[in-house]
This record gives sequence, C-alpha cells and structure tokens, in this order.
Amino acid sequence: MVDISSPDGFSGNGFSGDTIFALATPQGRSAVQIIRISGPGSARILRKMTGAVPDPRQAHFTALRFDGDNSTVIDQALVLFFKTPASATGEDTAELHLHGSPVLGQMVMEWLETQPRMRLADRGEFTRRAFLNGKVNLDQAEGIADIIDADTIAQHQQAMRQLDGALSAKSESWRGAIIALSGQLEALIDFADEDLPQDVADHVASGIAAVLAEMEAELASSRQGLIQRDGVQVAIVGRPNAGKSTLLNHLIGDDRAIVSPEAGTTRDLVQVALDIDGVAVHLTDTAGIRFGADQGVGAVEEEGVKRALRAASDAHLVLMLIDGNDDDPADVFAQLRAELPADMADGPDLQPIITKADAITPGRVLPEWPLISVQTGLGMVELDQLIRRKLAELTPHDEAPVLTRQRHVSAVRDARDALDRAGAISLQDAPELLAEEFRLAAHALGRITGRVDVEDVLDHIFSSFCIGK
Ligand SMILES: Nc1nc2c(ncn2[C@@H]2O[C@H](COP(=O)(O)OP(=O)(O)OP(=O)(O)O)[C@@H](O)[C@H]2O)c(=O)[nH]1
Ligand SMILES: [Mg+2]
Repeated sequence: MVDISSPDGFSGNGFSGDTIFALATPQGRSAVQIIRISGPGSARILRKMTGAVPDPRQAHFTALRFDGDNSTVIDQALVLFFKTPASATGEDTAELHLHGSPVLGQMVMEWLETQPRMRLADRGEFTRRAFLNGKVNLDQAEGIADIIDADTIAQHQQAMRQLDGALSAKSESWRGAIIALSGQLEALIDFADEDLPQDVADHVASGIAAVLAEMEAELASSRQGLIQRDGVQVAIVGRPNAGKSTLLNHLIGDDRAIVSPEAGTTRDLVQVALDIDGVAVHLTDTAGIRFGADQGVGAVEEEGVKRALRAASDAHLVLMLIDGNDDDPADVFAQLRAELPADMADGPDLQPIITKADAITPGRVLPEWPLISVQTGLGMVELDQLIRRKLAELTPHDEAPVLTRQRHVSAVRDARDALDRAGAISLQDAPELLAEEFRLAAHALGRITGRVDVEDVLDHIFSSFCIGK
C-alpha cells in the first residue's frame, strides 16, 4: 500500500474537472456490483473509505467505511486503483467491487454525491473522457458502445473489429497516403516556371487512383456494414387478410399479433427482434394494403396503410404475401409494388409469397412463387431456407466491411469526392487547388477518428505557396 497524494482538481493529464462516478453493473440484486470512479478525487475517495490507496492495478480486499476508522463497516469489498494516465479514461480511476445489494449501492452512491467535486457521471462520460485524453479514437469509442449494444454474435464481432482499430487503421492509412501526396506538391513549387517533371505528375495521379479505388471498395460494402450493425429490416406486407400476422406469429413461435378472419385487423406496426444465424433481424407485421375497388374503412386503417408502406420502403427485404385464391396473384403483386415509392434508392428486395396453399381451389394456375400454408406447414421449410439465404446475401461474410455507421460513410464520401475533384485538376496549372482538395480529403478522414490537427499537418504546404499561385 502506498499513499498517493494526488492534488485535487488536476490529475496530471491536462484535464481538470469533476470526479465522476456511476454504477458500472446493471441495477438490481447480484453477486457483485461495481461502482466506477474517474477523476482527480479518485484516490481521495479510496483513502477516505479504506484508509489508504492500494498500489495501482492491484486488487485489494478491504473494509469500506464512510467516516473513518471507528465508523461502521458498510461492506467488505475488492477495490482497485488506476493511476493516470494508465487507466481506461486516462484519469485517476477507482473501482469498488461491492456485494450486489441495491440498498448498499444506493448508500454508497448517495455518500459519493455528498463528497466535494464529485458527481454522478453523464451518459457515456467515462468513454468521452477516454477520448478527450487520447485513450481511444472516436470510432473506437463507437466500437465500445456497439459492443455493449450488440444483440448477436455477428454484431459483437463487428464491434470488436472497430474497437481493435480496423476503421482507424484504414482511414489513417488513406489519410497518410494523401498527406504524402501533398508533400509531393511541394516539389512542384521548385519547378513553377519550368516544365513539370512527368514522374511527379504520374506519381500523384496514380496515388490518387489507388486511394480512390480502396475508398470505392469500402463504400460499396458499407451497406452491408450498416445492415450488420443496425440489423436487417424485414417487412411482411400484403392485402388485408393475406395471412401476414399468422406468418409473423409462426416465424417467431409466439402469439404476438392478433389474427382474425376480419379484413383490416392489424393497424399498428408489430415489430419483433430476432437473431437468425447470428444476424439481427427486425421483423415487422403491417396493416393490409387496400387498392382499387377494395376501399379502406376509415382514418385509422388509412394511417395503418401509410405506416405499412413506410415500413416496406424502409425494409431491406419485403415478404409480399398474396392469398392463393386472389383473382389474379400476378396483378396483386404488381399493384402492391406500385403502391411503394418509385424512386427508392437501394430499394428493398421484394419477395412474393403465395399463402393459404391448403385452401386453394384445385386446378388453379399460379405464378411460380414460393407457396406456403401456415396451417398445414406446406412450404414452410423452404420459406425458412429462402429467408436465411436472403439474410446471408444482405450481410457480410468474407471481407468484413469497416464502415458501419452513416457518419463513417459520409466522411469517406466527402473524402472520395475531394479526391475525385483533385484527379481532374492539372498539377501544372493549379497545384494550390489540388492541395486544397487534398486538405479537404484528409480533413474528412480525420473526422472518422476524431482527429483535429489536420490543419497543422498541411499548413506548411500552404505557407510555402506564393500568393496568387
Ligand atoms: N386456411 C388457411 N387460413 C389461413 C392461413 N393463414 C392464415 N389464415 C387465416 O386467414 C385469416 C387472416 O389471417 P391474418 O393473419 O389475420 O391476416 P392478415 O394478413 O394479418 O390480415 P390483416 O391484419 O387484416 O391485414 C385468419 O382467419 C387466419 O386464420 C393458412 O395458411 N391457411
Ligand atoms: Mg394482420
């Protein structure tokens, strides 16, 4: 045990401020609960509660008290101390591993609240401090959030890759390449009034092309990355009574949605989260869509249909159910499709499915679409396989995409656009315009990791240009 006197208000890393605390484990009764403390007052709290500060990174089993040696022991606990900067947040931090009693947790939290310059942490504040202290990049901070939020193994693996820095590494390598190309531009200044050495021009052009090709490849797989993280949206749509709610209930093995022979039973969206082969799936049952002579029965159902259409256009996969006894199934499919917005970019995969196979009038000629009966089980195994195949198509298998959020995608798009423009600029005539596009591209990529010093790196290039060039 050593007594570490860290002065209050400053923890040695340039980040002065409150000491924050929070319960790091879920609320409720458990074997152990952990209260995490971060900030300059961490050591002081440990000293107050245990009489000393344990050696950094050494678990120490000790009695906890609020008011010094002679006061009541409130728990026998494991405590840990991490000395700045070698901690998760980069600040002095402490962990109290208490017995998992809610009332004990409450008592300790209330006591901590009364201590000077101590307060309950805001949402994400520990990770925010880790970012501000340079312990993680912005994308790694997102990876931490994604690990905690992951519902499936695939999402967990994706989040781990991000925490490991797969995205940082990629965006930093592009950024490094662009900065190196900017360096090449400096050479041009020396040749301002002479002929441009062709090899410099070639080198810059091929450098731009190489980075652009990698960016385009990542952007192309980003849809899969986003789907993996956010889950695959699957909507069940069709006319009223097509058997949508029956299918949803069957697929989830639960009686979630009301089923009835009345047309127009479902009004609200019924959403269920599923894990299919490790892929997070959000399955949505919708109100039956009416068209033509089949008119709606009022404002509520109309609103339901609006929501159904929105769910369908937001989905990655739409199961379009068509009753096998409908007059003209192919026409019903065409009409349903026509109800969806025509200009859907990256529109959903529309899969027609004929339902109620058990009740179809013998001898009917039907389109060659999957045919199911939830009642008899006909075609259900094949439907299950079909859905799994579609999910596999929508989610990544081989090369794991590194762009997993819209934020990443728009940063890379901005960088790509700047490089595209750069590619069209003549080195001979306007190296300063080219340098500006490089600066924009590097800046956009810097947004991914949360880096802000991009100007510093590129400023010297601008300072070496003369005015007017
Ligand atoms: N014979 C037969 N009847 C079915 C089958 N699937 C559903 N039904 C019946 O069809 C009727 C309508 O089923 P729902 O699942 O409520 O249909 P829906 O498409 O959700 O209807 P709305 O919510 O009104 O749009 C119910 O009486 C179901 O029992 C099937 O495979 N065979
Ligand atoms: Mg329904």
